[in-house]
Amino acid sequence: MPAEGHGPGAPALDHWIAGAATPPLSGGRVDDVDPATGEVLARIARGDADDVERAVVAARAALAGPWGRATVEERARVLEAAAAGLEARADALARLESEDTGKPIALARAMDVPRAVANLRFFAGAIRHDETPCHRTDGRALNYTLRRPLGVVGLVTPWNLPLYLLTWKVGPALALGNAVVAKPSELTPRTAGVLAEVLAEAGLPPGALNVVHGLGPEAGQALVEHPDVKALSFTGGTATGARVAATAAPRFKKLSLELGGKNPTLVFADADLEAALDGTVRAGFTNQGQVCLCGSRVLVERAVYADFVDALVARVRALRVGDPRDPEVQLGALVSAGHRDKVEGYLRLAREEGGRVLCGGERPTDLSARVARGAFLTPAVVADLGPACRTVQEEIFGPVVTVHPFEGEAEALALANGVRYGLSASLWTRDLARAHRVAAALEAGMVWVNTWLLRDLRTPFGGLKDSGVGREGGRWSLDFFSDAQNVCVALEGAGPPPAPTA
Ligand code: TXE
Repeated sequence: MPAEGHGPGAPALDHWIAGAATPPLSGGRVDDVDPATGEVLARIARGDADDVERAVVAARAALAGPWGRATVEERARVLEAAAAGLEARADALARLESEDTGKPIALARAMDVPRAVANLRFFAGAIRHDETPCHRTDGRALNYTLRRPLGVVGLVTPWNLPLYLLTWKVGPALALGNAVVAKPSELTPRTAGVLAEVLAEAGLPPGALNVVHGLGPEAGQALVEHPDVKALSFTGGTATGARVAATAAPRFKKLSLELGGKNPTLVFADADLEAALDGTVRAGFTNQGQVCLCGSRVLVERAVYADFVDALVARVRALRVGDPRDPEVQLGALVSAGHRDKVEGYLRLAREEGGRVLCGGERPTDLSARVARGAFLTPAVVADLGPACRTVQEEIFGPVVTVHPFEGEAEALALANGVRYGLSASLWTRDLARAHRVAAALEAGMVWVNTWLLRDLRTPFGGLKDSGVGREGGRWSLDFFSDAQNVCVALEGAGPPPAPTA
């Protein structure tokens, strides 16, 4: 487990630098709070530019040492051993993730931990099977492409899927032989500490992965600014992403930004409506609606709108909200009391904008004593809002969906595409031609047809418009975490070269 026992009360969680738990130079600490109970779980290191500097020095030293010379096979084996290490600690990790985030333990067990394991295994396989292109130039030359590691890369990750998203970036970064400095969310830092230990046990040399904890504007900003950090992969809010881009762009860093969403779920009258209801509820409320891919705008063809909304409300009312430790609970706490306040603010705004809250949006009154003061909110469905309302335009990132009728494909697409975001969409229809037509016309990086969040790790992941820049996943991750170098070899006897061209 991460370093514990520094002082009284909650255990201290230190940085992980050069293969060891490392207290912050400033001595500053930030509380990591369980949003379901209000308990302080850990006092995390409050990192700053000096700590980031130490981590980058350790990362550079790792690249100059054995890690910089590790073969593909050696790197793949480290990732596989770490995947097994995470699996062996699955129960403990699920508990840490559930306590840090407020999410149901059942969800952490079923989704967060298995996916973290899968991420590391997947990128071990991906690097073993990687291929690069070779271009033959009119019989005169052979061009082949080398992948070169970038060097030190910075990873900044959010609080909604902490280990899941950190491994999604650590896997390909290490597979390619980079050294990493990671800055996990200050709200949910503990599983990152375990990951660092597990990777060390798996044989990762000291300094190849460093974790600097702390606040975004301090540790995060220092990482983004550091001149020796060659690339940044950031997942988080769109406003923070803009700040990261503004800092990184003039320093010519490679940048991958996975940002917010306001994703539509489109339900056509010809859909399997039972399946569509299941999918709409899952898309709307998984992880208390705190997944960037959540479908928070439910667009329903008018012919079935009234019946569909009635059935949706009945299902949403039946969702069990409560103590994340209860294995039957489907919705736990939101990530913090502050975030719960923000979501409640949007529900007030929805009413001011003329919306009708059909269910939910309240602080539950039937919670067990252990979690009675937690950041809970019952899942809400809001109707009667026009497409221009702020509630319909802005990312709420909580257990709130808005419902809207539409007439025909053109209106469905106008509504679906009528926001600044373009991350994902799900559409429900039995008409195959319509599915392809609408999918191609949706302004979204990822479209699911008759499903939601069915993921194949080989596929490109990322958003259009204000949902981000770049793609990760499969070869897109390998492309991001490496530089392509072309080598052009003249073929013997190919005759004089043609006049030079650019
Ligand atoms: O995230 P931030 P916040 C959305 C969601 C949410 C909103 C704000 O709508 O309500 O964003 O959430 C680090 N330089 N998403 O403020 O700030 C920070 O410490 C470098 C969508 O909690 O984006 C954390 O590690 N780093 C989302 C990470 O950025 C900085 C998931 C993300 O935090 C920084 C989370 C800075 N200047 C929120 N400032 C998704 N796409 O899934 C902060 N950070």
